[in-house]
Amino acid sequence: MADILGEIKKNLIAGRVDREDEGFDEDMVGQPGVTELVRQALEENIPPADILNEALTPGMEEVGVLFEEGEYMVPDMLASAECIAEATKILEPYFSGQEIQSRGKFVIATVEGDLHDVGKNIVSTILQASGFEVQDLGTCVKADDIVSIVKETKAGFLGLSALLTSTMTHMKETIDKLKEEGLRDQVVVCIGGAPVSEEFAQKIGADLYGEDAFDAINKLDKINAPGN
Ligand code: B12
Repeated sequence: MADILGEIKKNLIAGRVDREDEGFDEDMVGQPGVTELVRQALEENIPPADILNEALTPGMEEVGVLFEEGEYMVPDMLASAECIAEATKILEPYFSGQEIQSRGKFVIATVEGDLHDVGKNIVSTILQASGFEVQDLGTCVKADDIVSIVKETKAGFLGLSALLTSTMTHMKETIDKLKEEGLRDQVVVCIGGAPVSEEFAQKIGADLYGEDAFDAINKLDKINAPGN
């Protein structure tokens, strides 16, 4: 089991979506890429959450380190992001499928200035699978637009994602605008993304910080959610 997770991680780092892709080395053409390996892992009954948490997410973390060290450029990050996006599409049905009673409307967005959506998309998938009615506003969404949608849909939950330290400030801006509009008490605000933390959530007045979707759902279960 560990071997195939390791192979998925290795191929994600090499940006190989499928067997047609070269990766670092032309010799790799013809060998299974991330999508084929994910399907194989599922056939071997490896839990989808393990594929996500033990292969795909740590693989992306390593890509981030390689970028930081100057070894990877933006197109390399994009190739790996495509791998994880395709893998998530394969995993999606395994996270959903149960008929669950709606747990309320959940609006989610990546904040203004930020184009990262891999993590947000995974969180959306898992929230949906746990019974939330998710409305995903996409990336680079302005605080004003987020607040308008929360108002319009009367959503009980709002998830904000940021991957850049420079865009984290838009989370506070969004919360402040919710207050200005008199909506703050009606919506549980949940934040996430690599640079944010529990402390940051407290500082900006968010209700909770989710390290990942599973953590967010555990914490949401403990909150007596208003407005849904
Ligand atoms: C892939 C990637 C890209 C891709 C994004 C493609 C896409 N469609 O998303 C591209 C190539 C576009 C990109 C661009 C840039 N990137 Co980039 N990118 C990454 C990388 C390698 C991986 C991010 C990722 O997908 N991780 C995998 C997912 C599964 O993890 P995640 O996003 O953290 O999400 C999980 C949790 O955080 C959490 N979560 C996330 N959101 C939410 C929301 C809620 C509500 C909850 C509860 C939880 C939650 O749950 C998720 C699932 O577990 C990171 C490095 C890293 N380790 O984060 C750099 C990184 C974020 N990028 C970085 C940089 C600098 C850039 C650029 C400025 C590069 C450039 N010079 O152009 C641009 C900025 C573009 C922009 N305006 O946004 C830096 C940020 C530095 C900083 N501290 O600000 C990083 C950290 C790389 C580095 N080490 O330097 N990037």
